[in-house]
Amino acid sequence: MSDHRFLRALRRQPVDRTPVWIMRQAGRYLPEYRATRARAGSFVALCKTPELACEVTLQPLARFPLDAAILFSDILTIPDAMGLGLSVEEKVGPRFARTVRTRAEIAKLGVPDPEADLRYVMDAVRLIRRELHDKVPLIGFAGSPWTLACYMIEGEGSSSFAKAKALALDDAATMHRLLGVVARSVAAYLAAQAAAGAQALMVFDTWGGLLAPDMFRDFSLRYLAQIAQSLQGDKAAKNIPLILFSKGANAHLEALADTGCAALGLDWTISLGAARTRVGDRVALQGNLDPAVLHASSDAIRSEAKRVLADFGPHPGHVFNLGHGITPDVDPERLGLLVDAVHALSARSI
Ligand code: 1CP
Repeated sequence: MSDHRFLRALRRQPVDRTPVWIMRQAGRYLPEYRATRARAGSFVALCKTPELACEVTLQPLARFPLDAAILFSDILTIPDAMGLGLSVEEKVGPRFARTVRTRAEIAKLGVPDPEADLRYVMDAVRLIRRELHDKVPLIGFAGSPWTLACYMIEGEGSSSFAKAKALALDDAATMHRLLGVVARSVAAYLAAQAAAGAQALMVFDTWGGLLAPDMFRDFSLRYLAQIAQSLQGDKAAKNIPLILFSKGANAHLEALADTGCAALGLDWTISLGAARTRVGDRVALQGNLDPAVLHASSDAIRSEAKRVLADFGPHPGHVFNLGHGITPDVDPERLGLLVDAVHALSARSI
């Protein structure tokens, strides 16, 4: 299993063809996902029922020859376990019943015990590993402290997360208290996923790119580095590759590579070649096709896949992915075409 091309690529070892998986590969663009979610009754119930979370995790793998599975869950399970009360409504998105904005509210937050408070996630990881029969590796994941804090403060999605930024600027000490407890929670949660069987781990810093450079270093990067270090000291997680995806944070690639992670996820606003020139072979790179390409013609999908592969070049250490999640309006056949194109265009002898 440790020889699967996805894990080899994360270790920057030669592979027979470039491994590919897709962010949000289990999701609303698949009719079978929508059917299972309807059976579950809600998105949150789907996440909290290990058998159903396992079922939707495996759905895209039954359709396409993907090289990795990703746990079906959400980044917002941690704040939910901290008592914020998560719901996800169709077309509205995630929302918390309670927000945390004051020093007193933040002081009350504790680190959830993954095997008690997030038991349903660990059970899902164990079940998925069993059902995968080592066909492909399983990725576990969490949100970054900054990205989770954005939702905890705002209470829902936002295009600017201005309330989170205002707290960071007005009362940095309180913001650091919040980020500290969330970072310890994320590290414990990822370590528990590794112990339960996750074979790679990914941190989604989706809103890191909203921050000005100094704020990115203080309020996002610093906590990503803490998590990477904490995992390196953990028995179950120390040999599990960690992928950091700080969307829109291309100004900070060198610093992100210095955290000790195995790989960086990249959005589509930088070429893989340019990124590789900057980080060298310290880390593998994952990405970075613009998700919008899946709305274009078959020829465009093939030629853009070829361009992404050529941008990275003939080196070890590339995992093909989109630069962000697949959108709900994509025709699943287009994704099949992309996965086949990546495999065909990257086949090589090793
Ligand atoms: O109606 C539905 O079915 C809910 C849609 C949905 C789905 C399919 C949500 C609500 N979450 C998910 C699954 C999910 N979320 C996965 C599954 C594994 C996969 O196949 O990739 C993962 C990895 C996530 C992670 C996640 N959730 C992120 C980080 C990744 C990213 O896309 O940037 C973020 C920001 C969230 C919050 C969230 N949860 C759901 C939505 C619609 C959102 C985004 C809300 C916003 O725009 O602020």
